[in-house]
Formats: sequence, C-alpha cells, structure tokens
Amino acid sequence: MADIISSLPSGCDRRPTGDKPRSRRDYGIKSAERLFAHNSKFLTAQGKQGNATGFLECDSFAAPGSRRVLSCSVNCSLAPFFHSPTPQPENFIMRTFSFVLLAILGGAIISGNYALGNETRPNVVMILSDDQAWGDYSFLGHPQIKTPRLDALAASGLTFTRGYVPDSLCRPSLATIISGLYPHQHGIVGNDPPIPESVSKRTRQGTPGAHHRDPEYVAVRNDYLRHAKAMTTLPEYLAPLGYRSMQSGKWWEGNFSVGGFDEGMTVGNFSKDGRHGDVGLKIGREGLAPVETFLDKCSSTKQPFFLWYAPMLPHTPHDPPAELLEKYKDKTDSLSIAKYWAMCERFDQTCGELLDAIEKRGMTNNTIIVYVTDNGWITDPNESRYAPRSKRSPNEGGIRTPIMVSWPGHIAPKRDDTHLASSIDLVPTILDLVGVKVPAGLPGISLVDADAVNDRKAIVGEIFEHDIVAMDDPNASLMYRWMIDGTYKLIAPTARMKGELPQLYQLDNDPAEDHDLATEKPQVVTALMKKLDEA
Ligand SMILES: [Ca+2]
Repeated sequence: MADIISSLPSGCDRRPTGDKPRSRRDYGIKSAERLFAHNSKFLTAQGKQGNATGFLECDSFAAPGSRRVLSCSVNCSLAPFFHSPTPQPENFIMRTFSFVLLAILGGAIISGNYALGNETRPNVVMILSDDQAWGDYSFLGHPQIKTPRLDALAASGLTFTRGYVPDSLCRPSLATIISGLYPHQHGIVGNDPPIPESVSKRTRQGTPGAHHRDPEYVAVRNDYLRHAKAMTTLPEYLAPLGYRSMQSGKWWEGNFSVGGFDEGMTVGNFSKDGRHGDVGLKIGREGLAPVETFLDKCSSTKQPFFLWYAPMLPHTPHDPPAELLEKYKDKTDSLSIAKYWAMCERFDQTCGELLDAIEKRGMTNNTIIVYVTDNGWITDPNESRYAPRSKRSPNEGGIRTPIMVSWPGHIAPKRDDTHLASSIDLVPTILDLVGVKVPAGLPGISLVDADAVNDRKAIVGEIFEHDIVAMDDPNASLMYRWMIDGTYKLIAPTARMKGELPQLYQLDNDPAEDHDLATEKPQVVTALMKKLDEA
C-alpha cells in the first residue's frame, strides 16, 4: 500500500493523515467491503506513506450489485485526467488501482476489469430514429405498427418510456445528443441559419430551396459550423480512451470530422450534396455496407468503437417497399398514415440488420446500444407531412421518445414507466459505462445511476424556430420553454409567441394533453414557472 502514494503523479493532493473525509467517497480501506456491499456504487481504498494519505476510489461498476469494476480514479487533483475532455493516462492509474484492489479484495472483484486496456472497453452504438412519435412501437402498445427488433432491444436493457428531447427539431436535437448540452448551451438552435437579404432577392423568383445552393448562403452555413466546432462531442470524449468513431446517417454539422469522428459518410459539401447528411443519408435506406466495413476494421484491430447510426428513417420521403405498404394499407383509411407505419417497420428492420451485424462478429456482449429519437412525428391523414402538436412543437408528440440503454450481461433489463429521462443524459451515461467520470458542466445524469435517476424529479427543454433568427443569439429564436415536474407539464411561450398563454397538463391522467389546467390551477403554473426560471 505504501507504493500507492509514491506512485501518484506529482500534483496529487497529499492530505495529512487524520484529515476529515471531504465526501462520502473518502472512506478508509476497512470500510471498503461494507460500503461495497451496502451501496454497490462506491468502493474506496486508502493508502498511506509516512505522514501522507491517498484516497483511491472505484466508482463505476458494470451493473447495480455487480462486482465488475469499470473505473477507478484518485479523489484529488488527478481528477483532471478524468474530468477533462482529454483524459489520458488511465492505463497507468488503472494498473495502480487494480493492484490496490487486488490487495484489498483478493482479486475476485477485478477479474474482467474493463479499465485494464483499450481492447476490453465496450463498444458504443447510438441508434437514432428520425421523426417518430413515442408511442409508435409495438412494445409501447401501438395497435398496428410492428417493431419486433426494437421491442427486443427494449426488453434487453434499461428502457425509459418517459424519455424526452429538449427540442423537437432535428439539428438542435442531434447536437444535444452528441454533446450532452442543451441547445442554448451548444448554440445550434435551428435547422437553417439566417438567409441574407441579398440571397433572398436573388433567389426569390427561383425554384423553391434555390437559396440553399447560393454561394453566399453556403458561406453562411459554413460559418454557422462555429458552434459545432466549439462544442466537445462524444467522439472527442472517447478518442483519448482509444475509441475509433464513425458517423453514418443524419449529420448537419458539415464534414464528419467537425464532430470529432475519425471516419464517416457525410462530406459536408453544402453547395453540392445538401444540408443534413448528404452521402450519409444512404445508410439504412441503401443497406449497411459502410457500417459493416467499419465493424470489420474495428474487429480486426480490436479497437473499441463508437458508431453513430442515424438513418433518415422513418423520416420522409415515406417510400416503403411494396411488401411493407401492402401489410399496412388496409389497416387505415389514410394512405399517408399507412406509408408512415410501413416506414416505422422499415426502420425497425434496418436496426435488426445492424444488431445482426454486431452479433455476427461476436460483439454483442461487449457493445452498449443506446436508442433515442431526435424528435416526434404525427402524420397528417391527407399527406406525408407532420400534423400539429408533433415535430417542432412542445407537445408530447414532438418531444417524447423511448430512451434505451442496453448492454447484455451488464445492465439488468428493466422497463421504467415512472422516472424521467432526457437525451442530455446520453453522453453522461455512456461515459459512466465506459469508465470515465462525467465532465463538470454537463447538465445530464447517468441513467444507470439509479440514485441520480430517482433524485431528479423534473426535466426541462426549449423549442426554437426552424429557421435560425440570429447566428449567435439563441434567445432570438426561442419560442417555448417547457418543464415536466413529476406528472405536471408546463409549456411556457416566450414573448415571441404573441398572444399565447402558459399551458398546464397532468400527464398521468392526460397523456394526450387534451385538458389545459392553467386556469384551474394558477398556483401550480406560478410554482412551475418559478422552478423553470431557476432551472
Ligand atoms: Ca428529425
């Protein structure tokens, strides 16, 4: 144990023996077994040399009650190695701590320690649905839509049916998912930046959307990438741990490299290939070959990977294969709805192909799968467009989504219909699972931390205009803020929404938000508005 202190890198806090513990993590070695058994969350060891004492902690386990350690660290000024976006010398630290744990606990606990080397870190796959309402899955009770592969994924892990995205619009939502930040924090608040007056004049008489190809507007769009370049993304958090990252599907932030991906499909040529993914949008709709090539590469090099799988599905164009449309067309009077239902199953099929590709390579048990939808969707019965109170709205049809975290053998399967989850939680959850402390400043929680999930009673979000009003002022585009506190939901319009009043719903009795209680319960509106202002 004496070697622990001498092996700590310089700069580590060497508190004198006898100092009072500063947190519940600062328990001594004698309480380690008891603490471990009691909490299953923290395990702390204490080492001494001369008059100095060092405290070591293991704080991330593979699953509640598990004895498989995911990460260890020092509770003093070594923290920056783990808290910064560029953690690095974990192997050195892990070796030290593993030795300590071995001494403490006889080795049984750390057999299979994921922190020992890059080759054993779990892979991470994000599956992102595009424009799908939260109830449009068979496992969530939809009477017609069949989603057998996502049903199985939901049953295999931790599934929150009360999941939400802060904004019900694609680009800000995806930026939140990759960064763990609210839109007002990462600065990407709409799909398209402001159109200069000169561009409007030039293209006013042209074909619809012609401004997107105008060189001056393309320059504005490239300029708006400043926000994506400034934010730290999940690939950038994972890269120092040895991860290789790939982007496929929807991606608004130019070339994949802007997001910190090592490779990807989206080239980011706005003038030529479009604005939200270009070549990347072929994934899923035209097979999975690029993803399979990536899986093969990582399999052969034994490099842990992060895969962003965001096919433009079930998103429009709603052009399902004939056999799927045949299956649904007589189940509704609306052809547009039948097409959407078929597209949901088509998306489910591609998820199945992806999961099969992972299974075929023997990676299933070492791969974390995270699932979320970027925003909701309700089909207009008369055309393949979205109906009110869905995409772009603060209503449940826009912001609610199932959120799943699956890791066979490590996360106990559980369906949670009670607690709230948010897409801001995905980055913290993944970092927690791969053994990295969540950086300060991220607003989310780890969804595999049952205490944190239980302690958080409210979540918030913000709805912005589709077309960005100002390049650097999120407030200029803000339409609504919202808060869900327990079962109450407050929708607070901004001054921009002239004439609109706050709305209050009680979601347990009224999940469709049919009965606005704001007039009946003004005191609840006032209390929630105060909490929202303070959030
Ligand atoms: Ca979308």
